[in-house]
Amino acid sequence: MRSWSAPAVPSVPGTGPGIRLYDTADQAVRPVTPGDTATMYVCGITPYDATHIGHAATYLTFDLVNRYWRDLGHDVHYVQNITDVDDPLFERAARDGVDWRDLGAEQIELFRADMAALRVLPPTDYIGAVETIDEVVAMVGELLERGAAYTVDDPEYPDVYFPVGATAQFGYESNYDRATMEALFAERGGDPERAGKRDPLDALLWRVERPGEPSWPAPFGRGRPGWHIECSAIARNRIGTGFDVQGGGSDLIFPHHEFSAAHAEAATGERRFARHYVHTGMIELGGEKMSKSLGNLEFVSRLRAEGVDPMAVRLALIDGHYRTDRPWSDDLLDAARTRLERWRAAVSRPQGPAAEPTLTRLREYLSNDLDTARALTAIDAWVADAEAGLGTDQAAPGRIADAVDALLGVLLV
Ligand code: 5CA
Ligand code: ZN
Repeated sequence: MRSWSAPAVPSVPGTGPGIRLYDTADQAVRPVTPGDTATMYVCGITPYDATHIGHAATYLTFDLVNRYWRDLGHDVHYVQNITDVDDPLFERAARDGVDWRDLGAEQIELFRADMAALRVLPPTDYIGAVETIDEVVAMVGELLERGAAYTVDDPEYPDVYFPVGATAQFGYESNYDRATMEALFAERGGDPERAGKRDPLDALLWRVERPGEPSWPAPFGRGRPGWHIECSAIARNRIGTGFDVQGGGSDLIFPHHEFSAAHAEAATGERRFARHYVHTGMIELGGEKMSKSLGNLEFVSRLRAEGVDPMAVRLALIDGHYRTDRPWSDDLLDAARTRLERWRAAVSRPQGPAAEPTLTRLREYLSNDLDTARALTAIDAWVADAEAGLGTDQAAPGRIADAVDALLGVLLV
């Protein structure tokens, strides 16, 4: 799929320490140690409704990782999928009497515009499930050959499943116990009750054709991909197993990322799909996780239409730690607008205090598991000094503006 247009990223003098991020699998903040090209896969949207602030927060988080890597001098190979073949999309399209492809295309276009407005760097590969059916078919075939997949005993719908015990290390990513896995599996798109499965936790790889549902040819019967195999195949075929960062919201820890990893590990025999599993907290509205199914939503597109500066949205969302569940509110947005105005005024001054100590702090805080709240206060401190008339460095305002643009993605000038 077409990605979106890339904002320019200014280069900033100097460089910071390597980034350390919390890894869900190892349950610790650990250094991320990419080669020349850093590799990242972030789970993309299911395009049946507009981008809400929660989605935006998640993509902004990984945009900060991307930006930090670039600042360190890495090339970045960033892959993101679009779950454009899935039940929620078909259900919404049927409800609204539109073709699921048109609904998907429309929502993907809106997402692109939202991401571009938020100055999120586009993925290198932006890949729809519809574009990769052949990759999924090949991978399910591989799993069948290796005995890591089976067909359920149902003559009408002989779907293909992945046995939960196919890899010895299953469970290492989420660290959840069996009871938690069962509860989350049922809650998040799994089908524990499906007759013919060997274990209630076995995950769907290929769903054979049902009347009225789209389907594609496969040696094991016309049908469509399960959810986890889609991300497994898309990532593996572009950045291989052992890539640096697998990203998404904490609602994807289980079953989605556990099974995406297990599918790829069963197919390749490697023990670890991603070297870091990084998960963002949930943005809440009215005390609950913002979600399409609950309907407690604030949309990026609605705020844009109201004339809210996307840079204020960006600042509001990063004024809290990415791993913390946190509320969205008008007060948060108002505070971000005020901060943005102050920052803009300060960097348009003819001079200010030297930028270097602030750049050092900015990089240090970001490298420490993306401590964005502190990173913002580092800029606040420089701004306060500039407002107080301290410093005569004429290059400093421009340097600060460049650093805020390059590292935080917030355009000030
Ligand atoms: N298409 C799948 C991933 S393969 C999916 O989860 N799509 S989604 O549209 O439901 O979510 C897109 C991304 O936004 C996921 O990473 C999800 O974890 C994240 N997300 C969803 N709701 C929130 C929220 N309230 N706060 C933060 N992130 C969220
Ligand atoms: Zn995914």
